[in-house]
Amino acid sequence: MSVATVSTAPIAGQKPGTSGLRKKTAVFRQPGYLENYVQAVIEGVGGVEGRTLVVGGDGRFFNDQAIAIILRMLAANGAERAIVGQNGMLSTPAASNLIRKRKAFGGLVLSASHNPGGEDGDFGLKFNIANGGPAPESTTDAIFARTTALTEYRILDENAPALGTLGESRLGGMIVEIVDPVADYVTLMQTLVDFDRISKLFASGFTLRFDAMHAVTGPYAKAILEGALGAPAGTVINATPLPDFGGHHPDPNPVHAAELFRLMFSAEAPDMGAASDGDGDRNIVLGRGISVSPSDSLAVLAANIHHTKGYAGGLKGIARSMPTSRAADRVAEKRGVELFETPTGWKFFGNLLDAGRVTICGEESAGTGSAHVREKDGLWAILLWLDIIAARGEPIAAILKEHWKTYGRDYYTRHDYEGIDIATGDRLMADLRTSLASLPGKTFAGLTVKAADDFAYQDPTDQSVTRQQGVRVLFANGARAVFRLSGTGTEGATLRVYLETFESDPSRHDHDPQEMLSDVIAAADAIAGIRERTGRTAPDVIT
Ligand code: VG1
Ligand code: CO
Repeated sequence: MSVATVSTAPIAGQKPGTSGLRKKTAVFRQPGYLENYVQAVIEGVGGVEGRTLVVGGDGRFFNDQAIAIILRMLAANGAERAIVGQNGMLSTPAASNLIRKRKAFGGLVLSASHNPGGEDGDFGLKFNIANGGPAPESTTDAIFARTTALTEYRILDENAPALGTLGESRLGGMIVEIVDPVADYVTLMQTLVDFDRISKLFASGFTLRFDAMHAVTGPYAKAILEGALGAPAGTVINATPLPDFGGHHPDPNPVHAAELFRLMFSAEAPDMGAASDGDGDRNIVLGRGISVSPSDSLAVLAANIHHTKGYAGGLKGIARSMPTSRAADRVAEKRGVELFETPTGWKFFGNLLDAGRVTICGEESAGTGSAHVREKDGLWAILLWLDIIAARGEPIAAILKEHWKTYGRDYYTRHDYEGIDIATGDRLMADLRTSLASLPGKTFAGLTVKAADDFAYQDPTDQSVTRQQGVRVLFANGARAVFRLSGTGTEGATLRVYLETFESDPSRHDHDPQEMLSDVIAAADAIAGIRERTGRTAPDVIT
């Protein structure tokens, strides 16, 4: 065995975003690009000597080659053991679970999540810490600092083992342990939801269509839904993970999961429709003729979590990302539990979950999770819905409508403007920030601004402060518009505009959110000058 120490120079732009480093696959494949970043990760987290790490990804193009390089580098840097998902596959929540279960030092999760894959698509790499969650900002800052000062990386001069066969082998001084990516995850799910009750639901004729979008959740969904829970074969569609996700974006939104949405609003709709994303941490849930907005899903799950097997103790607290609607706040208030508002990105939930202060957390971007792992978990959320449906004996539409009746409805939509010029996006945000102090009292599209600020968060457990997390504009009637730039894109800038308004009157709960929000949408455009600055007449994606 010999370790090569390869001289290198810093590569610009290796700054982790909302969820690790995401770039075009072609960028990651440039000679030394991945190697530099992996060495920076290793050094930024304080070295891996004698340590155990979990490695796996969503199976996209370059997943296996990247894992081979990572394994050779972990071995060269003195790691003791690498636990790798068979064929390099691990969903993000399953990786989080493995890190926790095996008490690993951390993990390298290869994914660009909902971004398209393939040679011309996107690739990503994220480091998760020992609690199973994404590295906090102090760690990603340290990693980024190393990327700017690197002079060499270390790699073993030996081929990494093939990843197809379960069991242990040696790579230099490191043990490579290939594990079944699905088994431990299934065991965990059995402790959280009532498999017998859900099996009975399927046996009674309840129908589900789960779209795995040719991404990593296929094998998990097959094993759990069609295997353990006895849903009929064919319940899970697009179940085979493909390196290019069949040419689609594995993003379960109305645009990229259009077929599922169409089905759920047709005469052939099953009782429930659901989908997850590239790496299995997102979820979308639809009932017959109705889609559940992710913000509502968080609120409904929180309000009903006591019905489920693993959370019979009830609700301790709820956390949501700032742009997520305030539907969850209403549940927290009624139950007398704490509500935390965090910046976008799962890394901000970790401390709250570790401290036992929240039972459930979620984001408007189709992410929901709990303390069972330290990532959002797509399949888990879908199972939680199934357990609640089984316990209550009611369809999704009835559960949702009753929720609105009790708590009122927060009409919600997100408008994304993708691939806009980076300078235009930066200027729009900078100008918004400059105008904050002058906004209150002004009226736009008939709505008067009550307050406006740039969201900053102080973590209540370690007091760390994160600033500039999005501009919030609150209107006098309670409506809200939030503006921020995406931190996961790989091309130009993506402007996200989050819009919501509250309606307490049940006779007004059956409207189209775009209609109910038309004045907030117009006010947001007037405030930020979106059309004028970007030249766009409509958003690229509406969720
Ligand atoms: C987006 C979402 C955010 C989510 C992140 C990672 O980030 O808005 O809520 O946590 O993706 O999700 P941004 O910065 O592009 O808005 V995933 O499923 O990519 O791991
Ligand atoms: Co994801």
